[in-house]
Amino acid sequence: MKQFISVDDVPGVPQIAATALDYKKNPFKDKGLGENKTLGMIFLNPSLRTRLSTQVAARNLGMEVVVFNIDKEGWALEMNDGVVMNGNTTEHVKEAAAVMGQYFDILSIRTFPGLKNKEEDYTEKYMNQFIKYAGKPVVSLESATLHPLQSLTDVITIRERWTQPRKPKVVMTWAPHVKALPQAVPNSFAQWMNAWDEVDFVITHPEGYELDPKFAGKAPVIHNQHEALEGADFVYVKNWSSYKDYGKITCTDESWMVTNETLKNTNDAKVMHCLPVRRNVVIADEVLDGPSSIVIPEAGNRVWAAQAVLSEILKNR
Ligand code: AN0
Ligand code: CP
Repeated sequence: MKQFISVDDVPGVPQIAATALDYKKNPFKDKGLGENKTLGMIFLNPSLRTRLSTQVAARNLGMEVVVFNIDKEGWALEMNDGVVMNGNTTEHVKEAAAVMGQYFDILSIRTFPGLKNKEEDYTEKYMNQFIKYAGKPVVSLESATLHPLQSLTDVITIRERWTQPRKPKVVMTWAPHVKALPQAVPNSFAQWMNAWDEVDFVITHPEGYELDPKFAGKAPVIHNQHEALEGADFVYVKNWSSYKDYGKITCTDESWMVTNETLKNTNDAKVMHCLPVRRNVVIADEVLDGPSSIVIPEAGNRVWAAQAVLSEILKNR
């Protein structure tokens, strides 16, 4: 694997999931693989799980890790080519990415969308500039439109729980939020579920929250949450802002919050969320604190997803 930006980079969803679950059983089996290799982790935005789990994963492989909060501690970066840099930006990504590429064997980056300019976000301008100039394999720690480490985690979280011969019904439901959030997590989850033929995948959201068809694919979209959730085995909860009315909150209907009542007609569904989650806005306390929630072991699985990805890049397979 040469990079990890989307599902298109992996050898196959079942294969990478198996690699991740093997590491869960035996975290230190490849302790020598990352010897004398350094992972750079560059953050333009906040993170708890991604930053910590990826560091643990890298260490399990014997790598050194350097974390850089470039938004707070670095120079203000210029991302556009050919500009006269007489404004607020101090350093061009051409130099910044190239220099970081000199220091690290793998470069990983978190760069959220601005949610103002759809074209800029959906062409992954920032991520592509880093890939172009780093000269080293790049791993996404969540980009403007995708969060593949989260989605691989979600795949293994479903896979390790599902033992029946039939496919599980996985429903991704939109839920309310007070802030406009990226579409990266739902885009990515849809992309991975569509690429994984071991699940039946359904999406439910209010009208106007359609995701980019490039990621939503052929997954059925049902606007009635109750109907969509019928018989669900896994409920994947996430808020996102509108793609159509780009970056806007166009629905504040609290009835979309996931409560015990919401889950009544499911098949005793397990509830997933990437976290961080706003309690009693997105998901009610009774669900997060009850037996349906698997959000903590889900977050725990971030380590094994990251370890699988780093190992594939180190092995250059
Ligand atoms: C981010 C998002 O929705 O993309 C990160 C999730 C992993 N969430 C928030 O900003 C709350
Ligand atoms: N789920 C997730 O990526 O969490 P962080 O934003 O805390 O890394």
